[in-house]
Amino acid sequence: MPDNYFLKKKVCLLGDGAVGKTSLIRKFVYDQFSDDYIITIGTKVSWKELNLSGLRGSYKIKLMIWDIIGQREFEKLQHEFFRGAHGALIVCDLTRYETFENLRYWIRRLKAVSGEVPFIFLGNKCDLDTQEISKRDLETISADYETEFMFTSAKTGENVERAFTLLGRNILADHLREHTRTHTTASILDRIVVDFCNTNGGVELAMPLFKQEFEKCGANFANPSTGDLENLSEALAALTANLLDDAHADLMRKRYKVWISEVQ
Ligand SMILES: Nc1nc2c(ncn2[C@@H]2O[C@H](COP(=O)(O)OP(=O)(O)OP(=O)(O)O)[C@@H](O)[C@H]2O)c(=O)[nH]1
Ligand SMILES: [Mg+2]
Repeated sequence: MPDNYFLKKKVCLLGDGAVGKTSLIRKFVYDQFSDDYIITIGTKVSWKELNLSGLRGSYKIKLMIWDIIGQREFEKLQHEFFRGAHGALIVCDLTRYETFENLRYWIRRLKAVSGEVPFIFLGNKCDLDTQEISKRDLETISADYETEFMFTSAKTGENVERAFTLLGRNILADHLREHTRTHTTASILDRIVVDFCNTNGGVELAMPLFKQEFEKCGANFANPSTGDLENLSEALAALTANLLDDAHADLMRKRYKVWISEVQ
């Protein structure tokens, strides 16, 4: 894979209300903190680039960071928000034990929508004196889920950058594992279908459009040729330019070109 290989990945922050999700994002993206609590209304998306170096070169990862209200009543909104996530930070407030007990609830919710994606636990507000959650508690839950944890403070900035970077690394590792597997034209087609639908408003909306374009190409669905995939990729990108814009279409073209080149 080339140096500076560019990836775009969706990351979610999960956890109860007021644990510090919005504050962690603000610290990481804008290096700002405020003691005021403003409940997150709906969702907000922020962007930040990470430069990661790996054994096989350097990678730029653009994290699309989704913030959402933590109150459980907003289950449907949260469901939409977890869709297509590549990784998550699952946050508790070290000064409130119930936010630790609820971590398992958030993992269940994430897994139900996004499947097996990397996640890390954060014990936030480590700058405060009254701590109800111990290192032992976080060690235990991390061992149960075979993942890692960190103590963070959105106020002092402690471990904030490290937490997002660690998650970025785990997402990159996941991506590289997926991309070093043997790929057939059918498995690339599988990836293209899902990606096209995610880009264009979801399966319900986009699948009929995909079918239309696929039928025009006249290819065999179970065993397309690489030429078929190239034609299809161009047709889907042109359609995306109409439905969304040229920027989305260009990125799609680039993505599919890389994927098709991986067919063995
Ligand atoms: N001392 C301290 N306060 C923090 C920290 N992180 C967040 N806070 C405070 O905790 C309160 C809640 O923080 P938010 O970031 O809004 O919490 P949230 O998880 O986004 O809450 P919802 O949007 O309701 O889900 C705010 O008053 C923050 O200033 C921290 O690391 N240390
Ligand atoms: Mg918030």
